[in-house]
Amino acid sequence: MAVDYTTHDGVAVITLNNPPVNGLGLATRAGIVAGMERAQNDPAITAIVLTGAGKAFSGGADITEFNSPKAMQEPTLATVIKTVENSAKPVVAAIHSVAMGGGLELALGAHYRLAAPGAQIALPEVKLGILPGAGGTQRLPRAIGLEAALNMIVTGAPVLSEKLAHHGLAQSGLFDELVEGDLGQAALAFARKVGAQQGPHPKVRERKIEHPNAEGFIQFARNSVAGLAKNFPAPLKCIDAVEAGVKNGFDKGLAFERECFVALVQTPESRALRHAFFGERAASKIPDVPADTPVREIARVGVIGAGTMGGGIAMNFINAGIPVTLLETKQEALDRGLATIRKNYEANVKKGKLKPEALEARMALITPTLSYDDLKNADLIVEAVFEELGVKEQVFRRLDEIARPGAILASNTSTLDVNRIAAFTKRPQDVVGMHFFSPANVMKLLEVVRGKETAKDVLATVMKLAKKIKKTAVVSGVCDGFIGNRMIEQYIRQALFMLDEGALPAQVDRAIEKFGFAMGPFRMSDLAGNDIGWAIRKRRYQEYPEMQYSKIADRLCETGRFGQKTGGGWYDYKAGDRTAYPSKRVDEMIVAYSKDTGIARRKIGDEEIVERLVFALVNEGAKILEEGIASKASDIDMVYLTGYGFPLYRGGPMLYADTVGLYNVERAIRRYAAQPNGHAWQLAPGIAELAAQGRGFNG
Ligand code: 3H9
Repeated sequence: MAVDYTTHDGVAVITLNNPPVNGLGLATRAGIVAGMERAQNDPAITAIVLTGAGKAFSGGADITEFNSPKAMQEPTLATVIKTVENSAKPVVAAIHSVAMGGGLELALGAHYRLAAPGAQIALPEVKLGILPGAGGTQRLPRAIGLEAALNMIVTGAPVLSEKLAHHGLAQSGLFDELVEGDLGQAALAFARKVGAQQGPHPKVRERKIEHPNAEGFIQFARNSVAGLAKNFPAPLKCIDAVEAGVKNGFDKGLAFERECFVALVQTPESRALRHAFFGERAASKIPDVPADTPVREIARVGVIGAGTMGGGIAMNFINAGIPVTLLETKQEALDRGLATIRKNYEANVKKGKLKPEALEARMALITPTLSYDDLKNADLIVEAVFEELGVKEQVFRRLDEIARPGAILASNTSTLDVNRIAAFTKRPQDVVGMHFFSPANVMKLLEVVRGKETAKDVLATVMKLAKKIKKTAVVSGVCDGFIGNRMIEQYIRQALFMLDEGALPAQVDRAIEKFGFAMGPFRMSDLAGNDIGWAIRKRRYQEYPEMQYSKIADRLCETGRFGQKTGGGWYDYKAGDRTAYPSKRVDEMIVAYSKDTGIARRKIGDEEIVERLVFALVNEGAKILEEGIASKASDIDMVYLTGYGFPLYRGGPMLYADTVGLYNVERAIRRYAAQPNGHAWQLAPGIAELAAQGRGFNG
């Protein structure tokens, strides 16, 4: 049963009971209407309490139902709210924990609202690329005022119930009472009281929106969201809908809101945002590791290496209140690492993101050491030393000697074989990869690399810990580069081939940045350091002699142009200025390279640039799926959205491929495979198979 109905001395209690968050799916909606009817028809009932069981009042409309006929089926949420609002017997919403989206809209349809403190109140629809579609844009401004409501609607940010309860007069606030004690009992008592009063009972829709200069404020809001709304249609539609209600009254506003909702639900941007919402949650689920797998306790962490990476990794744990023992081989390196961490925190204090006293508290959680013995009590040890197997071997053999039994031993390697690293110990089941992305204290992505012997409880522990340190963790199997870097290598290969064939760095970057990437491959490479890719390529040439690469990047590196740090790379840079200026010298070098290698340069269009770069990701992603390196397409998308600057409004490479249609992706890849340099394209069989079935990676 999605809804429970009970009676208590003249009060009917309708309890949403649809775990996990009382989503307002069809069964729940029908249950509420049935409960309302039952209460109306029972002469013994004088008032109705509407509440939620478990961990929410309601998390809103059931997002899984969107784009399915169920979403439109009666009773729709609008019908449910109308039923509540038009009830002759007063309805009291008793809100606790979470009232979001349609959940809050439902509560706004009630005549009275009580809330427990600490409840998260939000209209977060905008984060899903839509707008509140069941009266939220009309009722919330009438409940809490235009400015506060517009702010909540456009940002989607949750506000604590106690903040809203004290908003102005009780009559103009959202809640009639804030209940410190037993919410259920308080709601019953309140319902009895109002049940005894003569109607009609107050309706939010009948309140007026009072504002001295509504038009001016709405224009101000429009200007403020312009940047935010660049690639997303929803924020401006939110403002339009609120404005429609202000100008034309409740009913017209409501009709306009509905129109906008229906249109927005179908946009690719909304699909992308919903995909990311579920993708984030799906990533934490590993097919063969049950949700109830016991986890190991992680009370103390060791980090080996206090360089940029190790320091950033340590900060993650400290920020979550977990003490860290930070190990280095030399005192000066340790001092330098600690100073960098302190500097990072000081920058946060300056920006007002951290209280000064919190800085010292965080620094106090670090125990610096030069001795491995100090790691013997750590529950998890993350190694962030030089990326070379021999160096990792030394570290893991040493860890095997000193770490306590059951401690998790993690490597932050970005390319090396985690199985070989595990084999340096007598406890390969406790070894796992934790691939953080730089800067590790900022980037959301964590690739959790599962070795062939990694124990299930180790994985479950690391995934839970990732949540605690606010990372989006995605499990990857062992392969060269794991999910993210293995795919980016094909993308960069294509970028370089295009230079040989006729493009220049600035054109490639411009095209892909217009597509929505935060930074094109050449600007990115200049930022990271071209020498890093050079070192990897040198290794590749030996490991995969049959694979063909453009050597133009090597030629660039041979001139010492490693990027921003050397004042020049693919672009020229001026001292103290990160702007990338196209380099005549480099462009000439590229043209000369084409000539030397006998390639006739041609004009390459932006569409080809985008397709070759993005489909290179998609093609490799499809292989990663086939090999079981990633367990689902959305995992790959989460890697790209959180670690590689793929535009969120396109939902990641795999969802983008679905949007384009795999049939079209396949045709494009076959076309590029027939060009010079086409040998780099080995069409993933999975793409052809899914295309033939008219399916996509996501169904
Ligand atoms: C809306 O209301 C439209 C209306 O205006 C108009 C309609 C006409 N639906 O986050 P968690 C699942 S749009 C379906 O890990 P937490 C979630 O997938 C909606 N499922 O828990 C997960 O499933 P699983 C506006 C939902 O405690 C499980 O619940 N509302 C929904 O950290 C636990 O989620 C929102 O945008 C949903 N609405 O946080 C609220 N919500 O266990 C979005 C959650 O299988 N939700 N699930 O992986 C949230 O922000 C958080 O989930 C919430 C709980 C704060 C509620």
